[in-house]
Amino acid sequence: RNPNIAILGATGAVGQEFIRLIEERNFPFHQLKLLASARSAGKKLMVCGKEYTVEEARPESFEGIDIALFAGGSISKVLAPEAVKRGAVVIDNSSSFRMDPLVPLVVPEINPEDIAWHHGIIANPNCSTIIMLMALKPIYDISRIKRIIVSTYQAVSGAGKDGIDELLNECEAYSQGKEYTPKILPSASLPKHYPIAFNVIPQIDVFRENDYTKEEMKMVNETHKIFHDDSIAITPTAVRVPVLRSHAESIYIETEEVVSVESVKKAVDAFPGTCLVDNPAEMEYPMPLDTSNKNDVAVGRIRRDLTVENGINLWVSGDQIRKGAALNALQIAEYMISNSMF
Ligand code: 2RA
Repeated sequence: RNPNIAILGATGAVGQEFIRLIEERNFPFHQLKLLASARSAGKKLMVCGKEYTVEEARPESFEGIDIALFAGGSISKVLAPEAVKRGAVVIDNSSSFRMDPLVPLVVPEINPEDIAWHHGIIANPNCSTIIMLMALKPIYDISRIKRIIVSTYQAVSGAGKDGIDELLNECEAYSQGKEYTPKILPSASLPKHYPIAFNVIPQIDVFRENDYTKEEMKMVNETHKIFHDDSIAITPTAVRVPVLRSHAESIYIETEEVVSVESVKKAVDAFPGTCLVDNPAEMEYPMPLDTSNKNDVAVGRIRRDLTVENGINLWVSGDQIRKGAALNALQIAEYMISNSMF
């Protein structure tokens, strides 16, 4: 039989994307429960032509649920163990369990075999990690990657609906010659905020003791876990840019063996979930406006480093709400369904 599914955080950006993808992919389910905080309870949402009422998420909500898709946030920490206690497998988009050694951290195109050893919770990686690794896995399969230097160009929707509103409100105020006081970026919880319109902010999330941000350290630690390779040297800079949707990343890698640019292009093109957009003669390269609402991570500007023989540069863009969050989680669920794992 098809699984009973719950979506926790059904009214937020990732929850809404879950619903769009369930419809788009004809995701097989028996019963569906839409869960959210008390504030959103009672809202009506259409899924596959049927109306559902959003219920307040409580521990008992997960009785009879086979697969629970958690959109993210701190509520995961409380409700994931409750859902597991009631027999559900939780696919969690928050950062709460990602580095837990008992929790697999999975990108289905990269390490689907890790799904098998779950103990009830499977973690979905951070969006900028997923987008980077989708581009790097086809190269890693040709030659181990020794070193990564990455700078991200992250869309405001990564900071939720408030991030989108902040950019739009600032643009509107600017066009009317009015003042607007930023409240959200780099992070609503911080005491200081900066405008994102006509600006870039080299801070995503809070700083850690080593002066890297939490977002940057996620890219380091999660890459090691997903690739099962702690020896990759990674140095990220995560930056917020005034783009509404879809993250981009400039990535420099050093491979163990010298790899030809042609073989990188071929491997990227052949890899499921990535597409090659790389034609300088025609000014074709990945851009957030083109990758928004698309499933594939686009890879281009592939070129050899000017001085390092085993160095390659790439430019990558991917929809962080799709492949960076909801789609990746749904693909984990699809893998479990097709392998009779629930
Ligand atoms: C961001 N990585 O873009 C976050 C979202 N998970 O802020």
